[in-house]
Amino acid sequence: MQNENEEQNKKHRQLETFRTEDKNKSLTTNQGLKVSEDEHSLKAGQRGPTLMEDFHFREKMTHFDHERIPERVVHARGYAAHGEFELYESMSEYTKADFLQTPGKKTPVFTRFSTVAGSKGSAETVRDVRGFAVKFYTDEGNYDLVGNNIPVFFIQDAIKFPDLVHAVKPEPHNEMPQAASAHDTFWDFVANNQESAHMVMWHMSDRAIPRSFRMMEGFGVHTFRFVNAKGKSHFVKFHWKPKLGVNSLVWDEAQKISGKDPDFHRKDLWESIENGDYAEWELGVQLIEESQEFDFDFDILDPTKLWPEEDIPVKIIGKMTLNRNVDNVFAETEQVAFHPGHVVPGIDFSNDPLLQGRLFSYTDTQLIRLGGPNFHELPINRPVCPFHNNQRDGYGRQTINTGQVSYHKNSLADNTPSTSTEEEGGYVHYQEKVDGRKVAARSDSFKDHFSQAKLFWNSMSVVEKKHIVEAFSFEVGKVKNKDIRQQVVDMFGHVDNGLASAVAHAVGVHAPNASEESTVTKSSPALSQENKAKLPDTRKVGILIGNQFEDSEVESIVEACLEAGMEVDLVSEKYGKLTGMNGLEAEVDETFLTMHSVLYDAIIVAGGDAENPQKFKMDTIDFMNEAYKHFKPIGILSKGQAFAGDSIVEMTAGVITYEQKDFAAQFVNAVAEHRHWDR
Ligand code: HDE
Repeated sequence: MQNENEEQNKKHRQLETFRTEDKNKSLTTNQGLKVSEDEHSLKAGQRGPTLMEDFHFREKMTHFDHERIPERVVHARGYAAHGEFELYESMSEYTKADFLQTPGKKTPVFTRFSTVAGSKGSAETVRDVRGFAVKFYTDEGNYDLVGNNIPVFFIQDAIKFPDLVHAVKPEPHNEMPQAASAHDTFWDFVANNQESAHMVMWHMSDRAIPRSFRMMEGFGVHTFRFVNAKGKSHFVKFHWKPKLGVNSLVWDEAQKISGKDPDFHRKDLWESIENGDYAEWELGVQLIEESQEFDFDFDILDPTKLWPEEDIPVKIIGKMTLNRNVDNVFAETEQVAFHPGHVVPGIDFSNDPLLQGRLFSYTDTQLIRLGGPNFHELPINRPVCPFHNNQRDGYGRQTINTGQVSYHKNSLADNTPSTSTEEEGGYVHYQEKVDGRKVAARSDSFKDHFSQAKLFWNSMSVVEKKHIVEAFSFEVGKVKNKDIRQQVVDMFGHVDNGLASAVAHAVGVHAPNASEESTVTKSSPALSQENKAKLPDTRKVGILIGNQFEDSEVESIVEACLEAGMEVDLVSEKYGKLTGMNGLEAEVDETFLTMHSVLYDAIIVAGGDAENPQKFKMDTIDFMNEAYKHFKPIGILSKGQAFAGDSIVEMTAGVITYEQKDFAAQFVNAVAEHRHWDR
């Protein structure tokens, strides 16, 4: 047990019984037999053939041969952590869900973040939607909120999901491109399935290249239902709001990080938890009375629509803290099985046709991925409350159900396990009245694809709009087929003519017809990242430093950064100890070889003596130019000026030199600002 918190965490206590420490133990076979030789297989003579009889060799090799399971068909590349959810205020007015009743109640959670398109080994900073899946281990059973970092989706009906995924994944004939959507089939799909317009706007925005999992919002996407103890229902949408604000990378930086550190996001999460900087998100809900279902200019069942926060406020109801890394990525992160259909009393579904289809897909996919129907018995998937039923057998069954009876109803076991009434906690589906003809069709109220895409565009800052134009120009620019490029431009002409014309110009096709542009003028300030919290906490600063550095300057800026909750690396020519002018000793954390400007949020040029001054200067200028190009703060200490060279003359916004008043405070503020677009 690491701390008191963990002792109180029911899931942690449960997992503890499955954890095994192999260190300082004897090596045995899986049958418990002590092994005397693990390097040489049993042979007929030292140079002879290996014998079948060598059961240890056979067992070891067979197990190895079967170590892999199918990766997730989507969201294969993911990373997860344990934590807890604490409720701020009772939601009993809206839902009877037990974990949402008592303020202060803590519920264990396991949260997995992911990219969607890339395979398990792909880079993490690609342009993509991020999965944001939370498993709450409640006292009434597991509740999974399986969301994304974007509040809407590409399609309106689950039946189109295989088509979408086939189009966005690498093309089948050459398996390119990996983890990216910059290719013909994706944009062909978009242009021919125009319900994707709103989501594609988000996908082309900075939201699709987050700085950190810890700095992205999460959304349940669909409309769900809350049902209270009196049976009254509200429609609800879920939001996760990160305490650290919503921050993104810039595209050039994201691409370079993919090469310099393909594990950038998982490392960020892992290290922050190891450092005790626990990531936090507040849970918010938007609520709509049942009677208001038809009061909006969009259909609340349509998953390509969001509920503007200015019209339907987000009520903050609790906080999730991720505070424990996994012990074993395969056992936990890989084997965790999420399912939007894992609900608890008080939480129910809407008729959103995308959600309805998901309710089928998630169990189905676990059956192939986890090899049978007993995946709920895997330690990470077990509820923390008791579970009993008449389901039996199947591959890998672990529970030993005792007794004669495995059917319902029965008299031999007094008709147990027995069902529970609603009052006793039994899940009763909300009795929504449904009446209609069987039709394979979509409601007319789902047919407006462009109004909210325009709302999103209208809500962006000048810089965010510029990034969207650049993202379209890059992604559509990679499309070989000119007809598709034209179709995409024509489609987004329905959103905004300025956007589509700028893209047309960049990708060499005709501008669209201006008269087709959406007439929506409304905006939603909540959609812009510029309007979110700005904090320096946990930002990573690289200090470029040599021997004979200016002790007091370095000491005071390091102190100020640490005080502000930032992390600091001393980066130099090589590892080892450095000594300042006045004898201060400092250990180098990283070198110009092991790190790169793109892996820091900000840099400080401290300067000093170098073994190879010419190379030191070139590396410094390289770090500075990259940081400048990516709009990051740069601090220059007095001895750093010589290394920064002429380049600083040109640099203005977000570049702070030591002689400036309140250097340290200015630098910290500049880091909190995240990026300095005014360059
Ligand atoms: Fe998923 N999705 N999805 N999805 N999804 C899966 O389940 C599916 C959708 C989401 O970290 C799969 O266990 C269908 C929307 C996340 O383990 C699969 C449809 C949203 C994760 C599946 C959708 C999501 C998945 C693949 C359209 C946001 C990763 C492996 C009807 C609200 C969970 C697996 C994790 C994973 C199906 C659309 C989120 C195949 C059919 C919309 C975060 O079952």
